Amino acid sequence: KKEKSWWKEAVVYQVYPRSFNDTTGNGIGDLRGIIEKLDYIKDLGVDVIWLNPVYESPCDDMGYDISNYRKILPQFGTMEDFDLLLSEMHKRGLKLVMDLVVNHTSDEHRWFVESRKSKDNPYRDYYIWKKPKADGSPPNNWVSYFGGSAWEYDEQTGEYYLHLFSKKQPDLNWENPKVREEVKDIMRFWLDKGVDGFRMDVIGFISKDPDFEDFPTDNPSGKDLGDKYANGPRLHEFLQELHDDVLSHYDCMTVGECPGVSPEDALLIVGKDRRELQTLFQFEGMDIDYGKNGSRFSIGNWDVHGFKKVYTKWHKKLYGKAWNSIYLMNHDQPRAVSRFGDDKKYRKESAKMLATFLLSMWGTPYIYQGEEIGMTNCPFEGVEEFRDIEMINYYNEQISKGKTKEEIMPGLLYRGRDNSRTPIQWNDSRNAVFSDAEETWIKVNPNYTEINVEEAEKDPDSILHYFRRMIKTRKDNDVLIYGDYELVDEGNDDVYAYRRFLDNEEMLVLLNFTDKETSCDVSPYNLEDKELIISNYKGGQKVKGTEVTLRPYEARIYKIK
Ligand code: ISL
Repeated sequence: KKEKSWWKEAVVYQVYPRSFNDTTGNGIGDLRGIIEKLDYIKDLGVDVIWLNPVYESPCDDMGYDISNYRKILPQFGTMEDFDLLLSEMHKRGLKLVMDLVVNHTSDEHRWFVESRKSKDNPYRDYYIWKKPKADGSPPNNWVSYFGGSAWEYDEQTGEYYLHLFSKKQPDLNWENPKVREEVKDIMRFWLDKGVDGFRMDVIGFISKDPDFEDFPTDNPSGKDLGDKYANGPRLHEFLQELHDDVLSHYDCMTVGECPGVSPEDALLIVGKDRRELQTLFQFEGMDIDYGKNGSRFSIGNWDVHGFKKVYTKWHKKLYGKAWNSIYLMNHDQPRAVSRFGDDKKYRKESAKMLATFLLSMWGTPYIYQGEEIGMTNCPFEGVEEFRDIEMINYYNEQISKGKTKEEIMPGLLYRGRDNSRTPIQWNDSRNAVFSDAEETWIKVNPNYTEINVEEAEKDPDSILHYFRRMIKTRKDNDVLIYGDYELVDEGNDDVYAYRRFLDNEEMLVLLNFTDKETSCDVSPYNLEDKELIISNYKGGQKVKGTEVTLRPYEARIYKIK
């Protein structure tokens, strides 16, 4: 039985403020810039904006290192600007989901400044401090996501602190009840302002292995780190505490970012009766194209079976018991069309095909800024053009291991996070009109002269208009939101076909994931007399009984009943 909720029916649009719209001419996007573009966002037909962190921060990791949870980063504006943004959003019926980053803080946060002063400082236990081993080395072999040991030695007190990310992002000690109270206060502060929910950064990492045992191997790949750090013994207790003490008192949405979580783990976090979170981001969908050695910047072969396997598994495990989320990219991932489609000859067709997938699956869909115009990966020329700490550290680490630029760049250009962080391309004038500045904080993708919002608005056949139609199609058909799912023609090597069904409604989705013409067998369905409700090609759809021919990257949805 379907239990309706606004956050299940919502389509979410992710705004990366630094790269959205600059109104002050400093080369960095800002809150006023988002306000200017709210009508554009609303016109997409979305309901919710997830805003990446806008809090005060030294920006070692682009705002995921927070130094004050109750202040706005001056580069982005003021608290008045924030309040205005929120009220302008609510006026338009848009909801706001904030990024809650509480696995760690900045080392410049007042708590950490205190904590490192002395072993008996009242804030010492806010973080995870350990004595060196007898030989002075770190307490264990854990590694940081951004390279090197996850432990940083602090001269002042002669101990190490834990940082799963950069050394400017010390991990909070959730075992300390005072830390949990602080987090709850931060949540109440924003919810009382009227924000509509939280995307909870690496929330699966908040409970640590109490024994701090070594990893079985001292060199886990970036891809597998989540498996090591997620799901500590007290995770569920902590999440239930947040739920019972704070979240359950508000009509808000929560989505946990959960690297390393399996569907079985997920059910414990988002299962209906668990009193924890409402939905989460799984990472298996982002893992299908890793190379054999599995490292973060490896390039692997993938095919449509990878998609079918992951998304079918997650549907089967969660449907009816929890609520899923679907995304093909975000600010940590490369551009979806460059990765899962074709960003050259079939850019338009494949971007629309991927949009059809994103918006016809079970689970709340997330669109990342620029995805709606088919923005592509950026041709960075070298490390001097990178801004992301993960990419820069990785590059330097590989150089120091003797690798050459030519060997290192392909992986970074393929999967690096800066690919999705270049400014959104509004039109074909200088800086894609994102900013008046001489220099923007990160390079503008040079293809802005062809790929931009203005161009897409003018072209009735654009990816942008297709996104609008597809969002509306989802909204108009409950079956696409609440319906069950099942694969069709499972063995097909080119086509991802599935049906969505609910009570007396049923839809059939056909997606050609290749650049060649191919066919699929949709028996027992004869599609000759069925209504085609949306497609990324105009006319010429070939159907012969149960046999369907699909052109390169063709996507179609049929109404079966
Ligand atoms: O980007 C990734 C690959 O290294 C992810 O594994 C990412 O590090 C992980 O999903 C956690 O991401 C979140 O927390 C990080 C921050 O850098 C990311 O931007 C954020 O989305 C630390 O706060």
